[in-house]
Amino acid sequence: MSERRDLMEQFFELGIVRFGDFRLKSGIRSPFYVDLRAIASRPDLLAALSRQLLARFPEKDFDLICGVPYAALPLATAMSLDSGVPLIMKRKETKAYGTKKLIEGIYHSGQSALVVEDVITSGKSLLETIPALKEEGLQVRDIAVVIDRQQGGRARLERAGYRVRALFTIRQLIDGLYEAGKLDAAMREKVLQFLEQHRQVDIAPAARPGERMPAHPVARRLVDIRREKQTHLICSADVTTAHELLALAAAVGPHIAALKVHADIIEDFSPALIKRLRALAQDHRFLLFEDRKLADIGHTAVIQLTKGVHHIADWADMVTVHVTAGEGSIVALKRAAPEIGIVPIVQMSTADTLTDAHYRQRAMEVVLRHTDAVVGVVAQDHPVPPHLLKFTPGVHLDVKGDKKGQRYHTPEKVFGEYGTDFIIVGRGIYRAADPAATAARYRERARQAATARRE
Ligand code: 5BU
Repeated sequence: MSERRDLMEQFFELGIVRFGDFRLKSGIRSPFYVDLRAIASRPDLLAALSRQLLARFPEKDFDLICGVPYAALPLATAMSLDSGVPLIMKRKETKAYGTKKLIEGIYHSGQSALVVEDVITSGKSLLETIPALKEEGLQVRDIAVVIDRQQGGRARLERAGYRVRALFTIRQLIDGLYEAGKLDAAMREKVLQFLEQHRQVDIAPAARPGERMPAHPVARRLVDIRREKQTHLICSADVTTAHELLALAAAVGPHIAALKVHADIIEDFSPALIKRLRALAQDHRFLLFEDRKLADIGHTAVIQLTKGVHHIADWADMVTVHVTAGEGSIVALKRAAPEIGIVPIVQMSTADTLTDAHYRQRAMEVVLRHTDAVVGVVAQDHPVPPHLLKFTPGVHLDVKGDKKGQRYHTPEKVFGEYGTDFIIVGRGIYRAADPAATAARYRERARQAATARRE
């Protein structure tokens, strides 16, 4: 029996590939399930897998092998032992103490890494992992995968410029196991039908050049809205009564992707206001963004988010937070309100902001360890990796500042030079004689500036 065929049968015997009725993380029901974590219990199999995968990369033009926790780690280790190529590990979560490194091991900028993954479905986890490696100056071209579930991930990664080599496609496994008599015809048919129906697991709308591919569900909703409504505009509704807020939301609703509010400036804030705001948000398809700038210790930040008069966590899609209290506050917030999208403030718009380069660097390090909870960041020119959105306030078409520290730029500057995704505009819109028409004007300028950037 060939080593390949033997491996397939062993996968079946060990329960690495199972058939039945499984609910996947995405909620989809699948007639098969793949889980490679048991592999390290069979060193002989691990060694065979390592050999076979390395044989797919005869060029061996990488300086490092990078394992992604957890299932692929023993395999990456075996490949490193086998090939003599040093191993690095990309952490899932960074530890909150010690060196706080995202990548463990010795490496230097400019080296290239082969990324090892157990199973590829949508490609999402790899698309989230690789930017962290690139941020460290590592180059990634090659991806080694044991099983390709053939649900669009491989094609997506190849489109993004990676070279993906898989040991087995799920189709090959099915056929092999069927021929070996481990799988009956009915189940084989069921799996093939499933594969046919799920050829493409969508993780995000296909990004155009220069567009980001964010990972957080709230970010994806925002990107969907941007595409459908053709708007890169967030209106900052800094008015102080419920009546004004609702009137403004109704007027600008058709033109915006999100309405940013400061709930604590509304004199007659009430649950009824939130109900009507949510209805408007639904009718006009925009998100609610509370600019609370949570900045306290984790415990306090959590009760500020979830309690008090405003109960922000009950209605806001996104909330701004400062990172000054450190990583613990972000961790506490994401645990307390996992549904809400966190938007850390990395850089402020004011002329003499204290968010200098050193602070921004440190803040970004924290942010990058929590991309599971972060939609994007508020920033001006500070670079933001492609899996996070960039929100930029301090935009005005007619004036340069407000004599209270605010500094304004044009949409052309923030899209063209800062690479923003969404501009946040307050007084430029709500102080205008006709906020609806003015929002339309900002939206159009933003759209043109964003398009010009891509061309
Ligand atoms: P403006 O009226 O367009 O200046 O309002 C800008 C809004 O964005 C306002 O609600 C500020 O609180 C908010 N903002 C900002 O202007 N600059 C920042 O760096 C951050 C928030 Br963070």
